[in-house]
Amino acid sequence: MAASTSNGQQAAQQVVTPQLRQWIIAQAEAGCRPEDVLAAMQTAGWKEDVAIRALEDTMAQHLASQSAPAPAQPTQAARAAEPVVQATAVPEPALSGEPTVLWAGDRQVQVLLTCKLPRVVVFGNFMSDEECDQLVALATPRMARSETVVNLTGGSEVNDVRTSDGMFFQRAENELCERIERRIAALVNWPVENGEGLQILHYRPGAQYEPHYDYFDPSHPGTATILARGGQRVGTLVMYLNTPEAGGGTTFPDAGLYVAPRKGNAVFFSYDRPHSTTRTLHGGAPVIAGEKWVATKWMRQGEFI
Ligand code: PD2
Ligand code: ZN
Repeated sequence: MAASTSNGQQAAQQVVTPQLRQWIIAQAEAGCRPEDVLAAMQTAGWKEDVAIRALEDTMAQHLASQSAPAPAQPTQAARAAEPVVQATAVPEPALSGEPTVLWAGDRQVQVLLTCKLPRVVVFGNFMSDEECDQLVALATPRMARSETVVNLTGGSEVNDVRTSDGMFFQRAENELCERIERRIAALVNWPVENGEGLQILHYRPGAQYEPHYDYFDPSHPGTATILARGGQRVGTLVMYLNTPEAGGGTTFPDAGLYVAPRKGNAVFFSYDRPHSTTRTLHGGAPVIAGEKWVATKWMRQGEFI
């Protein structure tokens, strides 16, 4: 349960009936989005905290009562069972007025593509060729097989989902990291202190990163430990440090979007809640020929310590 109930007094006054539960299940099975079901309940007079709890509990129980093994892709009903959580502030470039370039503190960056849902912005000329090469050179001696977060513990493990090599720099570990971090902060209007250290990934031919969300799943037991260091992730910037010969783009399957990896360019996306309605499912497509190097910056809600 991620949604917090701030008004337990009022919640006690409204009783969730079996009829309401049946109605919730029917809406989910008819393909209604959870936020629309929630809005309908509020219009009908249900208080927000009662409605959220009824929605989450009902769908969780409903799914648990179904004996069939879980399908590989989440169904509409499964998506409806994800906690409905409130929106939070997110990093955002200054794009009102539809500028073609943005000043990022020390460099002019091109705006190549913007999309509202999912919130995605592709930037050109974010880094110079020399900066890309220097970052790869600094990372190379420290590369190891990439790990992914283990939800149960909050730790990490080697996993077939991610077949790249990787390493992390500490925030402001060297002058180059510091410069890039300040540039990111200026470009997307988010404090440097809220950023995790830069991660470098190296993909060989065939290597990929299967579609995933960058936010931490609030329903998993290990997440509380992770959130203690600055809260949820709310934004990502993937910076391309070279141009593979073929493949290796960043995909957003819910939007049918494929961002081609070009040295010095970067793709930004934000997610105002840890929920699939942000449509920020994304992956690193398999490298077909050549190799791929990227740097990833994840931004948290608060100071990352
Ligand atoms: O390398 C990528 O394109 C990629 C794709 C999806 C990187 C990440 N996610 C990530 O670092 O989170
Ligand atoms: Zn990712």
